[in-house]
Amino acid sequence: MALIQPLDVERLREDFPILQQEARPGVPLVYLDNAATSQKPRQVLEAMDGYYRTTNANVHRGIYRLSEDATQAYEDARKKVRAFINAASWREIVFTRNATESINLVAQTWGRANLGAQDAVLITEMEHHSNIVSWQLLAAQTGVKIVAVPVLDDGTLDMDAYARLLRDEPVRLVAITHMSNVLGTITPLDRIVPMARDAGALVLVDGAQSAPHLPVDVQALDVDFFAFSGHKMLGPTGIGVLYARRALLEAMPPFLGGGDMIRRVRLSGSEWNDLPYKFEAGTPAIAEGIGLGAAVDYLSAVGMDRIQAHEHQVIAYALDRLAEVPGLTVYGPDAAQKGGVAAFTLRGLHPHDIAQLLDAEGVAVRAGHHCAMPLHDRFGLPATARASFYLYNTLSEVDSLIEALYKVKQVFTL
Ligand code: C6P
Repeated sequence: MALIQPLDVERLREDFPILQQEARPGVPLVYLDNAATSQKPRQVLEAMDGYYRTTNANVHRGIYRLSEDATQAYEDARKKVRAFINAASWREIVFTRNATESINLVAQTWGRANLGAQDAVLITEMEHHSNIVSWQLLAAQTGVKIVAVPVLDDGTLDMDAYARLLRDEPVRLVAITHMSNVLGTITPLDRIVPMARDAGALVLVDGAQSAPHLPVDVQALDVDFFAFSGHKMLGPTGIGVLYARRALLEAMPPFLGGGDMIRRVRLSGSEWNDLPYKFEAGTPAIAEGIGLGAAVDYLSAVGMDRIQAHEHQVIAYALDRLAEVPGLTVYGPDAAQKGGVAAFTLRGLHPHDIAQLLDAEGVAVRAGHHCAMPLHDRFGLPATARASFYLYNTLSEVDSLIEALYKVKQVFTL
């Protein structure tokens, strides 16, 4: 294996203004809620600020220089995203608001046009609500059946059950996460996708947690749809991506109607614009798209393989240190099979109390069901506390988390 150059994390941290702040006077900020949203480097902030200061105009409309420059910057961002996930064409990159909207778009266009009561969508027990509820809405509209692959006690998927469901159910679409936002489990797409293909099903991957943290190549993965959000990968909120194979996008009806998505409108009916604009009705999130382009530049310059290796080191260390804390249980597989996410409980304490007391120590973690209620039901848990890491987190921040957890325990045993 080629040697991967470690990240100079202290240097990278200088790019993130928020990480220079203290949580409160004298208490350093330890930001461990990256699965919810990431912090933004100045390169992203400057790209957005620069756009508003020098280039602001609507895109795809004006025949004047500012509008042409704005269009160019926005379309350049699309091309950067294409390269980032190695899509075959920029026409396969649809800008949406977030991963949630990307999945809903597929459900309400491809799903509504192709799935009925005789068909099934296969999901898993570890899905985020956006990859559950979107299909439930479709089921209410079309009668399509939803089946779910169970999660084993170790936080991996029951692959025997997956094979069985593909054999026994009329599965037309496998809609599956690439990385669980709770367990951190990286799903084995190298096995899942060929099995889906053999069963004649298409594959939609929820890449909300993978695109920010792992190298992604949609052609090598051989997936049909891939959804992700800009804000979890150093970009702004309000911009997300749907990748889909061109032939599928060509055949799919539009999602929303309005400006930009049409070629010709008559009162009697309309013709749709070329890809990807057919799916982008109305004025888009221009500054946000440009910000996402800058985020992609930043991640690519650092190197996704180096980011993955760094996060692997951090989560492996975090799992070792968390295992030292008496009464603490971490959910999910070992570091070899997961990304930088550790959801845990501490015996006798509610996760919300843990998060609140950690906050007093400057450590930001999320507590709750993390929009994965069925997964929490599966483990018989109302909630977990969750620490999630990114390229700018250090081993000494893991130590801060552990020290703060010991303080939490002290407070509650007094
Ligand atoms: N998970 C978390 O704290 P949006 O909200 O559309 O940007 O992303 C939705 C989404 C979809 N799939 C997975 C696997 C996710 O983790 C998320 C977002 C956040 O875990 C907010 S609930």
